[in-house]
Amino acid sequence: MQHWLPRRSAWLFSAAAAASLIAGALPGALHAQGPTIALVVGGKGDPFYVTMQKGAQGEADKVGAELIVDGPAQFNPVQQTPIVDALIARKIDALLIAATDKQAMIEPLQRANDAGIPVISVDTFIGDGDYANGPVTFPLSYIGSDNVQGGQIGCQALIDAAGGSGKFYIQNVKPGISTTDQREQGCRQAIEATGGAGTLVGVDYNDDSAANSAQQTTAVLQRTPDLTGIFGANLFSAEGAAQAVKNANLSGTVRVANFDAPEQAIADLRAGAVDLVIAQKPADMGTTGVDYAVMAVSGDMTGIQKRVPTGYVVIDRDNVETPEAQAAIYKSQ
Ligand code: T6T
Repeated sequence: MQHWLPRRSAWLFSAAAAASLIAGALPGALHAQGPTIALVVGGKGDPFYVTMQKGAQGEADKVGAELIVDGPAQFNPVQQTPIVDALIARKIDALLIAATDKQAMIEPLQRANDAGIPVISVDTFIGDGDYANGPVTFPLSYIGSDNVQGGQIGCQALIDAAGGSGKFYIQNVKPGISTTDQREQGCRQAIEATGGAGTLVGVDYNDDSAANSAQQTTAVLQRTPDLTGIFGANLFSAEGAAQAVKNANLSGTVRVANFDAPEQAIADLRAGAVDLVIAQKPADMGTTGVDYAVMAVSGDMTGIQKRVPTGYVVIDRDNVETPEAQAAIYKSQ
């Protein structure tokens, strides 16, 4: 375990304390206390963030940091903003956050930054995500998947499985979330690249609810009997889409590319209701996030990169039993 002198404590350190430090008499409490790092997730209870938290907690334990985890019940900036403000008031040492909206969360996070709290994006970004040259540059890093690529992987697989053409549908969360916006963009690009052979019949937004997704997908299946494939742009979007396909007895006829890898998606893959599961690496986002926060608190920025892509494990029925695929399945608690 590292021995810490938290940044804020350091600022407040009196001359007398400094003298005793020089004399080798550092108070015991300061020896033991590492930095307090907050992880603010996008949605509480979401297995993606549960898995991220596990990675972050493991790393925090290793380096002797305190980790506070909080997040809104719904994927919503109105609910996430007061959580950020409360953490600013609590004077945390660093903030890791999956911002629920790329515009609406700029101001609250600017407040954190102005209060001297290093801000690091995990999973989602704010602004355009280019923290080196974009409109928003105060976050120290963006650690997360390449989501345009993720959308392309999902929809290209659907297109290839259908022989290069067909009718496709996207289930998505809501506009404004960096990750799912980019996945939709990647999927659209893959469909456009078919030169008209593949068409997008529509996009629906479910507000991060599998029940809404199932309802909307059911309606699409009814009005498009020759639908080829569905791209579920996150865990709940895909879960609802797969449920609707199962309910309509269309498993194997209408293919589903499932972004995110909870246990349910793997069960659906094995049962033939889902054809592809795109697993992100949320635990790695948490681990790197904590490492970066620790570096920022200690004032050593040399190891911090502005962008850290975390990669995927793409799971299908051929590789689902491999150790790599099994390790990539999200944890639900
Ligand atoms: O897909 C993940 C995450 O990457 C996205 O930003 C929001 O939805 C999830 O948490 C899955 O529910």
